Amino acid sequence: MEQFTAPFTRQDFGEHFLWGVTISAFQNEGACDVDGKGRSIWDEFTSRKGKIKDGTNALIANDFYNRYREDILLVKQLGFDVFRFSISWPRILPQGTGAVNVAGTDFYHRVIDACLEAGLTPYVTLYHWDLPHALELKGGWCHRGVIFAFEEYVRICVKEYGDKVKNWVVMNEPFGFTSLGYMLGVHAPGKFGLSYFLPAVHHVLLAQAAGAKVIREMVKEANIGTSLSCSYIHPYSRQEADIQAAKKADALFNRLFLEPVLGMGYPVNDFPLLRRIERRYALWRDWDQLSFDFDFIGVQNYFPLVVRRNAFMPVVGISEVKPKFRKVPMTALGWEISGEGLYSILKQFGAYKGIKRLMVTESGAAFDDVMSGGEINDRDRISYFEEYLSAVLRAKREGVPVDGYFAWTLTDNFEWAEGYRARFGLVHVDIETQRRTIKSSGYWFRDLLRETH
Ligand code: IFM
Repeated sequence: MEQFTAPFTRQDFGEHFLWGVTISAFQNEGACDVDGKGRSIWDEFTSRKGKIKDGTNALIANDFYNRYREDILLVKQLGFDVFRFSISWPRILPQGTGAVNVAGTDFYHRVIDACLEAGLTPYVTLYHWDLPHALELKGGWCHRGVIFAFEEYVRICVKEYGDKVKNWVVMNEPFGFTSLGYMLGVHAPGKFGLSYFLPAVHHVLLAQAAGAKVIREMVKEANIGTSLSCSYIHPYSRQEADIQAAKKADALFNRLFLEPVLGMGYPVNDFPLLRRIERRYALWRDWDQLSFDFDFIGVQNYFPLVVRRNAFMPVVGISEVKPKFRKVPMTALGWEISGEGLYSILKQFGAYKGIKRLMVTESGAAFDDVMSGGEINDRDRISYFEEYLSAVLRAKREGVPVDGYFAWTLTDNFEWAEGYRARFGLVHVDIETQRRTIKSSGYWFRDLLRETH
């Protein structure tokens, strides 16, 4: 196995900086229909023909449901302090509300206990995209009733686990699941258009704040955050039309789910179409129910975006200038690799007065790993982590309050509409045998994190 040494040390980030690794329920657990679990919108979506690029599903995924002990020990072996995972709502409440599935609540007790026994701090995400299908049948995130259902679900989770778990992440990438699932139709539940997207945005924000309040009320000394996808936006040219396009894209990709939380309302000046939320879907009493005083905001940045004005693009009037046309370094998914992009978005988020702390709660890259002689020397992934972590260090040294970095992800897993083709893990998984093999990037983290000098 080749040896790689990082250009920084763990100590450079300070002793309070948290090092973690993140996974999610649907992408890893499998066991989709066992022990009383209800169907999720993703179980439904993956059963439809042609929705997943490689024709696979997540019925077994990487079998975290049965192999969680082995995987948690891997997290420990790689030197991390934190294990962030999500709870599957339909495993706890098969119908979304009502009767609790005790086998489901027991499962997460076992996962949490295994973390604590291994000396890992659990960070629990409450919603990572797997809405109970029973709720989708009633309108899903487009229906106001989902807010109360989410509150009930959060109450059950914090009652069960609040004594053992202090760190909670309410939502994972709300822009991701509302835009891909309710605007573009390429993720579950496969809905398409503004009349789905706009109410979904509004209800997710209301549910997020309502859920966070429940945690504050029920868990002593809770550390509460929510994780937002974000991309630093560059205009393609210095022409006014492209500069305006970049502002609009920034409002959509970075500000839509952040500013209402901070009590700033929707960024309607730079994206006037959002006024439709105010006119059609909001009730007068909603305005002060969108915000919450989060202890931290999770930053999930994979790539920056370059945009230009495009009058032919419906709704937004902008289009992306893809990395492949700009000849910049890219991952296997064609996403631009840019530590500078992460640095810039950390500066941008760090400038909001209402944000107390930032944590990078996901960061990672898919590459076409090659197994050779039983080893995977994924030097491209190591370079990626070097570049992105250097960016975090630079921002931190310049005063941005960023206190943690969680790699995405532990094991290769089910990458949504991409299926198993896109591999992000620090640990390779042979999906047929479920055999785990630590990649060079995993050992690279282990060596970085175990340094004591
Ligand atoms: O796999 C996803 C994850 O579920 C949410 N954030 C981005 C990752 C990579 O696409």
